[in-house]
Amino acid sequence: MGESLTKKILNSHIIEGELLEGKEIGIKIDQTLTQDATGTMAYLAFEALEIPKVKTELSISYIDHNTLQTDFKNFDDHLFLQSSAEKFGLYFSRPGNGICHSVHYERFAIPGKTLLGSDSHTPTSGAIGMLAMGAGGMSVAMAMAGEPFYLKAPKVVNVYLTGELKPGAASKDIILELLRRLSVKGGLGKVFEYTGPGLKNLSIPQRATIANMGAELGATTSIFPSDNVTYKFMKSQGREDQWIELLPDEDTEYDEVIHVDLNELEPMISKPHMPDKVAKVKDLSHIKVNQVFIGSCTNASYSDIAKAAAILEGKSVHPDVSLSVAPGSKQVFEMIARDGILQKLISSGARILESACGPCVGIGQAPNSGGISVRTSNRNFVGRSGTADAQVYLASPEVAAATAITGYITDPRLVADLDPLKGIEEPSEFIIDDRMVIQPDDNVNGVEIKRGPNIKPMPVNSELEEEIKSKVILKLGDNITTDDIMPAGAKVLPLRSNVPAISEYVFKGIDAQFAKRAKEFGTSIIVGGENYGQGSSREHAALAPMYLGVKVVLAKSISRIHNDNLINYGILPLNFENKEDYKVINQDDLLMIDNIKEQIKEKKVIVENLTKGIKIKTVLNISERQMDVIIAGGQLNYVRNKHK
Ligand code: MIC
Ligand code: SF4
Repeated sequence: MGESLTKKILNSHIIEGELLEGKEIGIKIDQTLTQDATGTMAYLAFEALEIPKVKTELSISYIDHNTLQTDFKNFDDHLFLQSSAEKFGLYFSRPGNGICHSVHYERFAIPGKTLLGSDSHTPTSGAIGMLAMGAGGMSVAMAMAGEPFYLKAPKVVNVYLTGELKPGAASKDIILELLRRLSVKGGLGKVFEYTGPGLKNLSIPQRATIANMGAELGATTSIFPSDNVTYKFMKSQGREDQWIELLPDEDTEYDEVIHVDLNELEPMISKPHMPDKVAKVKDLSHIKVNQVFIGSCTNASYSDIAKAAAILEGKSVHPDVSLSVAPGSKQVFEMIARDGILQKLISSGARILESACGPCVGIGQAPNSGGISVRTSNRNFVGRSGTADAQVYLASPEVAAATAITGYITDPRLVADLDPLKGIEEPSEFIIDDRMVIQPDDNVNGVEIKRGPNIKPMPVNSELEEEIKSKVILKLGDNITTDDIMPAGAKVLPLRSNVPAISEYVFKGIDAQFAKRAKEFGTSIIVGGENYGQGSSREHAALAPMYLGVKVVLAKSISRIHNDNLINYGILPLNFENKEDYKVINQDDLLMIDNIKEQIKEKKVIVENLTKGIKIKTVLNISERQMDVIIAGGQLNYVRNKHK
């Protein structure tokens, strides 16, 4: 039987374990990336390992999230990251150079290699035929130290594309269609591998949009073959020497096959507050809109912005709408400026922002109260935009531009002449200027890491105790996101390197008193529904609750990256054996687990609900190695013990 692309890359990188579905494997990581909001913790962890230099082929530290700089904190973090990069031998992408995922697939991704990034949208580089995955900063620190990255051998799903996108439909609609069919839990434990005749007309940035939002399916990653389209793109980036052809074998038998006929797709949109609440754009044309944002690592490529500008050309943004545009990278920014596209945007009334994450994660451009915002980004969770009661919709740049003109959610086919869009393609030659990326230098003698007052040491958990007797501090429903657990936004994100300060915001949108109560409780337990901790890779959603004394998360299921993050910080992630038992626990119940270490070894843990007098069976979804990490009280203790 032939091998899928995924299996080919996994087999050529496997260091530990056997490639059997569901079993833990350890793979070699060739490249790593971090961004500033997760990077500070990653480099504090790397520093604690006392290894002089990164051991990967390429590691890069991007500044793209915290660029608003309303006080000293952001800039202090940038200096910390820049000096850490210099000291440990990393590339450093300066603020202004663009969003990590956009820059990475443009300038650094290589087919057939592995990439681990401390950001959940790292799979974007799967567009280039790379096996690219998101993880917590601690896991990325381990990979930089040359340690394997551990994951469960995934199922491989083939998404077979036929046909061609019709005018008005975009690659965003391909991934929205998958989200509609499969939901935000549909990709758990799976890699999505795209093949079929429909691929030949999908450019690398279009593939990147799809790979990017595979994260919203909960997938381990998404990957495209490295074919002629990849060659052309890499050549246009002056990187054709890094290209190799990489295709799945023709007789590959996939675990699942999903067929998408591109001819049938029409403009679609995700409704508040989940990316999988997908509807047809034309069915929502009665909805009046206050704000439109074109940007983010999902949809801010050259052709994305050129298409939006072609729709906006000669028109004016509706008086009731604020339109903002943020190009994905400096390269895109420079080229839209050179080609007159920027001028069309400015002339229509668009508000131009720097190349950074910005509004996507609530850093600026928060909507009005109760406001309706249509965005080209990937997440529309409650409160993420910076306005608690805003309603965020997600769609393609074409839909966004048409909406900005009419002031209502608008199917571009109904208002715009789409003919000019047909000719818009990726440039055959990009402007190549990597001066915003500082190269590592061999001579690092005397490099001092710069630590401003916002950089606080990373809190370390203590070894697991034999008995936990704690109250349920919060009982939650399904699909709780890491934005629910550890909000982002302009106010909270600057505190990412200061755990005591950021922990005050844990669960702020759900229970404003959470941090206060947690401190009163001393130790506590969180009960969740399905897919707990979905969304971002932010380890602060584990680290800050750990700091507040959370010892256990007991849920129906826990998302992959968050499960790893909990283990890395020594929080016990338990799953109900019988999901019905979720009902027999209430908030404030007193739970007890005794003889913990032995029970963990069995991977079955009995939780006693002392308030109700019931015993509940739970299972641990972890490997032997992770058991030892939990018992040690987290990854740092585990590694330190190993080297004692
Ligand atoms: C996001 O899109 O939520 C982020 C901000 O990029 C996060 C990382 C973070 O929280 O720093 C992600 O996707 O992993
Ligand atoms: Fe940045 Fe948004 Fe992409 Fe996250 S999803 S990396 S915040 S642009």
